[in-house]
Amino acid sequence: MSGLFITMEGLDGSGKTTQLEILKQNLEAKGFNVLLVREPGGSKISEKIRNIILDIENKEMHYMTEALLYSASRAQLVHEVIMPSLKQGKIVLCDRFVDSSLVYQGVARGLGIDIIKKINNIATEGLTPDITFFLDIEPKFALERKKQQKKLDRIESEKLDFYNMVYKGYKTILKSDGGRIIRIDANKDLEDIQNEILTNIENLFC
Ligand code: T5A
Repeated sequence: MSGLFITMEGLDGSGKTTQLEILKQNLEAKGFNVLLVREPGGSKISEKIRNIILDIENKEMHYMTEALLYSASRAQLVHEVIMPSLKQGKIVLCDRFVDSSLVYQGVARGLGIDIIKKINNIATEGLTPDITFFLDIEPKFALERKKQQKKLDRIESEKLDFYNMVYKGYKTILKSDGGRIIRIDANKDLEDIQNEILTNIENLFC
């Protein structure tokens, strides 16, 4: 498969969306054909699934239902949008991917990393990003940014303990990913973070 598949990971409020929007502009200015999508969502059906997952009213949702809905949204996005775009040679930027499920559902919800990997291997046919950026910021600082921003959804309404588990989960997968995930200090200013991301992407082409 041609094209390049780049994903952005981190806690809610770590700055993923902000960085991806700047990255899209920077890569397009260099002449690349770029597609930016988000998870959960990114296609008509996946956005409908997103609404079910994040609806603050759905408090009774079982953790396994949650994990399967994230993977269902992902399956649709991968098959309808990501794989065809990569085949066309595009750079696909994705705001979260399987790593989010590994840490939010596998670690923080306690379902286990192995079972989440299995579900997602089926959903994505094993599609793995070429490079993943982990925007590293401690939970208390990330949540401060979120609280200033908007009304919180069902997942964002979780307490600090939950985000501490998510953060621990990211640190765990960072140690065992074989170099695909690049840690970026997300406490820095926007421009410094973006420059570090761009340097790492340029290195992929060398
Ligand atoms: N989820 C998702 C799972 O549990 N399992 C999964 O498999 C998947 C895919 C998605 C939720 O679903 C969960 C994770 C999430 O809880 P969402 O609304 O899409 O919900 O939430 P996020 O992906 O977390 O996106 P957010 O928009 O909430 O956070 P971002 O994108 O990380 O942060 P961003 O860029 O919006 O920035 C937040 C604020 O910080 C400022 C920005 O201006 C903004 O106000 N900011 C900075 N301030 C200072 N310095 C910087 N360097 C800054 N960068 C950004």
